Amino acid sequence: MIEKERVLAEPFRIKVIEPIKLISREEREKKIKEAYYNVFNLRAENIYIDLLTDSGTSAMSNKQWSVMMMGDESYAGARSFFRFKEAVQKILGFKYVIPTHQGRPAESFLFKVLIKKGDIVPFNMPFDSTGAQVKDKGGTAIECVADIAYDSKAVVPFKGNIDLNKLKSVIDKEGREKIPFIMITITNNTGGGQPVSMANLKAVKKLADKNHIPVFIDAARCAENAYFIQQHEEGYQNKTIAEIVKEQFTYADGCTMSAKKDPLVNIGGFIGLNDEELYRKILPHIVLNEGFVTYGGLAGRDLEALAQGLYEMVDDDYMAYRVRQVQYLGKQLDDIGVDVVKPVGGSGVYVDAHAFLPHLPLSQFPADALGVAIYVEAGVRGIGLGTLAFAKAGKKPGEVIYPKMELFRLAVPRRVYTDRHMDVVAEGFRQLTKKRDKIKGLKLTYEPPVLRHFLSRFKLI
Ligand code: P61
Repeated sequence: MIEKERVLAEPFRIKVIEPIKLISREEREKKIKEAYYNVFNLRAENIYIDLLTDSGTSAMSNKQWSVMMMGDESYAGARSFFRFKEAVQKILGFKYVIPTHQGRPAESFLFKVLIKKGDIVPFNMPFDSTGAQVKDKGGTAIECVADIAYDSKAVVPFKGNIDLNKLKSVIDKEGREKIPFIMITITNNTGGGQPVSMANLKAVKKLADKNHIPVFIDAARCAENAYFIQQHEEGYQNKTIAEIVKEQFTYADGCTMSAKKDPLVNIGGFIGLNDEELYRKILPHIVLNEGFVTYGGLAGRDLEALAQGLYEMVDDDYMAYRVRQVQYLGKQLDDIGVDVVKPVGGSGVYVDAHAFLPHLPLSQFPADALGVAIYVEAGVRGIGLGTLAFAKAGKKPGEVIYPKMELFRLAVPRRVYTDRHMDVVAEGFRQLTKKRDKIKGLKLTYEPPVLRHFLSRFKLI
């Protein structure tokens, strides 16, 4: 039996530090105004605790730094590629491996080969950039997550699961010819970092096989997902994260990976496949866009760090510490009375911004307004995952279809901050709670045509 409470403290010591500084409230007010009230426009040096994302923000280990010196920078056939490929084969189990410089190009090349105009791609929930890649190739991503995912208060495990009835009715309605593949995001980032159970992965694959539709996993947080399976799914308590990670991928035909998350690197990604024909179709796109097929836009040293990171992400002690720290922050916010998505997921704490700021209509972007407020209050940066990131234009002129949840995410970078930093974040929310009714909404003054939250500008209402 793997003990749930076995790891209490960080399973590492810190030997390199990077100074951070809290600038004054007056300066923070000035900086956010100069950033047009969009936290993406802030200079990172003006942030005290940066929880914008867990993507590419991990601290690398002594082993990762040391193998980087072994990087083989040959243009083709570098030794580092083969080390990386072997790690993917051992940890995830895919036969064919294509490196890319992050998750988005991995998705882009796979989708380019598979999606035709007018196609439908069922997901549990796509992350915004993944949904945008589907749209870019002429397809439409459809959410098939179980309805419980939209109830932020429901404390049930595996709220990232696909509702098989929803999936079946999409297949029946659209016909399998229009569905090039099904994709499952583990964990479900859009829905609060919620895991998907092994039973669900298995059942989706069975239904997909029956209909001759391939299944791909968006694997960015596959090791955190495995931790939840180990803790909460019957029959997995005695299995290691490594065993569970590998089993997950036996229910998929392939995966796309943003290695900037669980695999503990600052840059990198890949596609994992078992089908040689599909692999061969994708390769020319790599040559056209990322360089040669044995480096995919990465340096040899990046591939070395990634190979090592893949072995480290499945370490049981590390993963228990990792999720426990996220839960530590979640519990503190919950204790203060801040509504957070429950149960707290793997990669961050997701605050229900609409519940926190009930006086702000969705048209005033409560999640992003909360982002401005917590930056000014505590120098903390998070990210809005609500109306700004996910709203869609309706069929009628001026009609807006709002997402079902208005979340503000505090993503915890891996191995970067201590619990004391989490205390400071919680204290910021404690202070903000007292004056939440004074927090102002936002009005867009500029928006770009795609993925607007990255580049939008606002004024305070
Ligand atoms: C994040 F504000 N996620 O969570 P790439 N799949 C999944 C992701 O979470 C993901 C990618 C694919 C980010 C970065 C990010 O609007 C945003 O390596 C489940 O970032 O290309 C990325 O992987 C894409 C932040 C992405 C955003 C889009 O913070």
